[in-house]
Amino acid sequence: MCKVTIDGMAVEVPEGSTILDAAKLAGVDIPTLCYMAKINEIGSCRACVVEVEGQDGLAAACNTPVFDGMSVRTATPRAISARRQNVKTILAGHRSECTTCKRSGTCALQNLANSLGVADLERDPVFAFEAWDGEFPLQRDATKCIRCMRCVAECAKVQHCSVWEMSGPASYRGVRVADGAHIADAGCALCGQCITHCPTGALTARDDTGNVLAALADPQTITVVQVAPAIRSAWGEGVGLAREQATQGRMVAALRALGFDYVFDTDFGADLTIMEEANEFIEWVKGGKPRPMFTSCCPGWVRFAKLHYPQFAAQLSSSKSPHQMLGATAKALLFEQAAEQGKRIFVVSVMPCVAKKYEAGVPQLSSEAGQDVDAVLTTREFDRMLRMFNVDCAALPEQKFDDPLGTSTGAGTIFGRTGGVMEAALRSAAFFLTGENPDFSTCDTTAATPDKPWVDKTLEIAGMQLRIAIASGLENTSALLDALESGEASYDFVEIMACPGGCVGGGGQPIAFNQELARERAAVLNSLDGADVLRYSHENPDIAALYERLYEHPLSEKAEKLLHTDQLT
Ligand code: HC1
Ligand code: SF4
Repeated sequence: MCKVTIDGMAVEVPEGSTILDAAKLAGVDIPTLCYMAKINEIGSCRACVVEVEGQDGLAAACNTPVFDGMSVRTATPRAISARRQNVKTILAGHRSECTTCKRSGTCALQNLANSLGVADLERDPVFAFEAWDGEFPLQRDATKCIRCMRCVAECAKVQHCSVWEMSGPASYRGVRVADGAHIADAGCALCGQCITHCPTGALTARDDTGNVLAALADPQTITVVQVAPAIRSAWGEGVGLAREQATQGRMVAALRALGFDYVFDTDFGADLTIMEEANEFIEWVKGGKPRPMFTSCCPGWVRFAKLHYPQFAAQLSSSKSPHQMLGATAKALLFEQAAEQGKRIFVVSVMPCVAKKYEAGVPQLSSEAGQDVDAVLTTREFDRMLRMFNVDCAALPEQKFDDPLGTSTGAGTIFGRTGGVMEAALRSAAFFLTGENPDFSTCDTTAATPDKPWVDKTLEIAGMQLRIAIASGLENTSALLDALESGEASYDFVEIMACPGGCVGGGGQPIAFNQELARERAAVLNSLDGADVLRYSHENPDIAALYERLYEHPLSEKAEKLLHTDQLT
């Protein structure tokens, strides 16, 4: 242990700790910009410089280790002047268009420059422009990149994709797509984690609010919106609501306030996915197909598997993801009404995810009725639309989803956190096999560690020993896939979510720079599941009614046509 003094306060920290760690323990705030704990501790932005007693130069708090007896001053005039100068230097090469930037308000550079009172900027006259494919769901504006390397580290170390690199001649050195590739060919899973970890507006998701506004304004269009499980845990963050104010009922009212004709729940789609996927899993096991079967509702994971581990692609469940199932079903149910009125149907999904923008456009996920889903908005775009429409969210009444695609179960709700899909699927698979609702929880998903980055369990169901595993985050996923490949591990059913923590931590969620938030958001979903009178997808009365009206039974011919896809193989 080292005894350290921070601004006169004595703290004791383990050897190897940084000044920033010690300051946190002392309750002293030091600003940071490029820093991400354990992932990007490079000290390049120098926003965290402090004075160390007895040393001439200033030290970067984020990566300077403490020593016994060290005394640090974090807010001296010299340190603050240096921080101001360092931020000025960063701003000189940054296209500051704060009035129109999507990250205005959540930009770490803007906040830091403001709090340091930085003024009198000298602009660097040359900006690095690069061509970018405006259709790709991940968008980049190099003129806002501050070379903090957060995206490079996040993509390589947490998401195993290494899409970004620092390259170019000294005079023009910057972050670029690795090996000069087009972004569409760069192995990007579209998880969006580089976006949520970018401190500025250099990385964003494609803005689809214009298409949605056009559909809402068109009297010849029936507009349907559906909202993902994880949105109810986070939508209030971008419109200034406290967690207890941001209820599911208010979220429904907020969507109605935007003018959608029908407000449906992707949780219903999740229940439908469970009906199909649980039965698919039972057939998979009985048919002796190669194990494991992988869940496929996360399009970031599906892209990752196809791009980086194609040998496993044939083992992905053929069940479409919940929002695709719900889109296809809504179009089938509203088809006659639309035809009578001479209108078109436009389905919008509000998702915590960037890869869903890609998934909606995959040609194999369309039918005669067109794309299952016509547009995908992230949580951030949804919140932006609420601000655009000047919706007073705190004053909204509690409202219910529309029928018949609005009633869901707790099993559908927990899809939004890591482990939820597995748990929901096994709640129903066990019922289908035994005729009784099981009373088990699958795995404690918080138990993953750097040494064992996934969690697993063996469950006995109907006399069968089923080995299950759950991973979130693509670096963790690759460790699991490598273990499967080498034979070091073997499972029957595996759930993967591309984003750490699952959809609650999705790349389309509000920007927060707070790793703990995914857990807080997951707790919201768990409490909704716990409080729900319906906790098993097969007990959803509207699911039973839908099979009677449209799909007959799980895995029927009609269900195979609208609810499954072979696009994965
Ligand atoms: Fe998800 Fe899913 S849980 S993928 O994480 O299967 O995005 O929330 O909507 O479709 O239901 C996301 C969340 C979401 C789908 C469901
Ligand atoms: Fe990497 Fe994900 Fe960003 Fe793609 S979206 S570049 S995979 S972090």
